[in-house]
Amino acid sequence: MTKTITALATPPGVGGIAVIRISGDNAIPIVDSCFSGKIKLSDAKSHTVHYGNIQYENRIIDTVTAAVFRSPNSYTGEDIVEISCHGGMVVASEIIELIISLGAVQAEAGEFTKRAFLNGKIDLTQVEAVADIIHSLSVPGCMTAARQLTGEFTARLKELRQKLLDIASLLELELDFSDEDIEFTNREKIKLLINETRIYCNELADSYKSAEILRSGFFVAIAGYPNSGKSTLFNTLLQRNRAIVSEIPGTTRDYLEEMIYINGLAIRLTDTAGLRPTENIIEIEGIKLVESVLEQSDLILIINDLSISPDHSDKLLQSIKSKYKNSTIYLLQNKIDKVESSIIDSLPAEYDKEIRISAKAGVGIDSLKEILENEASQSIDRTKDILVNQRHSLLLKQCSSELENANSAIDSDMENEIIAIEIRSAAKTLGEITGDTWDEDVLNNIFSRFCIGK
Ligand SMILES: Nc1nc2c(ncn2[C@@H]2O[C@H](COP(=O)(O)OP(=O)(O)OP(=O)(O)O)[C@@H](O)[C@H]2O)c(=O)[nH]1
Ligand SMILES: [Mg+2]
Repeated sequence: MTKTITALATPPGVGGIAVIRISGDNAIPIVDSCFSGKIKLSDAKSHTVHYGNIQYENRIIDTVTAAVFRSPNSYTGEDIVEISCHGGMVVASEIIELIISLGAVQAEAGEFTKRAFLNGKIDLTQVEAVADIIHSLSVPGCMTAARQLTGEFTARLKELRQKLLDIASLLELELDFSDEDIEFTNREKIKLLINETRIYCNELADSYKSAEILRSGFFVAIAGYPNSGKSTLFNTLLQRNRAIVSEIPGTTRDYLEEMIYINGLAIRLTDTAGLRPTENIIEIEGIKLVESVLEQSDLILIINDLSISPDHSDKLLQSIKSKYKNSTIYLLQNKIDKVESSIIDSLPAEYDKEIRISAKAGVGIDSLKEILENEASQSIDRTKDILVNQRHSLLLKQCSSELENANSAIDSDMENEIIAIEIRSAAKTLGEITGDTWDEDVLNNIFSRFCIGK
């Protein structure tokens, strides 16, 4: 018999309603011993909602509704009661304490979902999709996670895994007939399937970067020489005065990070310290931090003070371009409001990835936002039905290299046994993604991302 667990499923604090979840063999009798409604919950059908009171020793704690879900047709696969009471911390805590005093135990983080997994209601990629939905920062990220939750990805992986296992079995069967020189499986067909699976694994593994953007936002760093207007641009994009702006070069020391949303896409924007040779220890530390920020950025905006000269930051631009080859880099010619229009007219036309703005006067900011949106959506274009995470990506790469080994074994006319071993280990690796095979450490790691009550 499993322990019956309980937890608040809604965020703590003041709210319209609070939902308390109870799951396990004793969920229904435990609630029955403190709930009074028209009928006892033990007589209630699955998927029904009942109105009544939660009371203890003749004292009514709250008027609630109790929803009953019977095993196996519930989130965890066990009997579940969900009590919706009035919002606020006091009532919900009192009810939880009462439920615990009647025999339930406080659930650990993610324990409801862990039970759902262990009872075969959902697989590991679906568990991860649940976590991604909860933590989702962007609409497309949430939508992709929701698609992953439907289990199509799992179905595809299972199909490929089964095909690999079938081939391994046929290769092994051939061994039993080795004297008769019978070939059950055509080597070319095997190679075709191996390649199809490898391409699938590689493509998915490569989508990890774009999935990360959906999960955590598109990283945009603002960099440049001191006083070029980085913090001013940061504030303008944020639409509030978050960073200190002053005419003194070297104002920003630490970096500042904030999230902005452009049409539902999460952009993680960072303002950094101005880059220049300096003796100041605090400033030197700040400049070191800039490098770590740029290292992680998907896109870098180099701000140049056009009122000094259009090519004032060229040296910096070239060195950043050669150092951060994986990032997209734009040059923003700032402070056009300070420059005479005759001078602007005499400038050579903007080249690709150069735009003129005034961070202070808000000129060119809409085009900049459009650029950020386009760049972010291009980077996530490849993510379709699954948010590949680091765990998936590593396993997919491992599977691909095991299949490559199988391929070379075929090419060099190795024994069936050897080929089958490679194919079987690739199939096992695919199984680890969905959780057909798993170990406790992996599970604990995944569930550590969950909150209590999920
Ligand atoms: N006229 C004009 N002034 C600007 C513009 N953008 C920034 N400034 C001014 O330039 C000065 C420096 O601006 P900041 O935003 O602090 O520059 P920064 O690049 O963050 O400087 P550090 O933090 O010192 O590296 C301030 O006096 C701003 O008001 C602009 O578009 N037009
Ligand atoms: Mg600044």
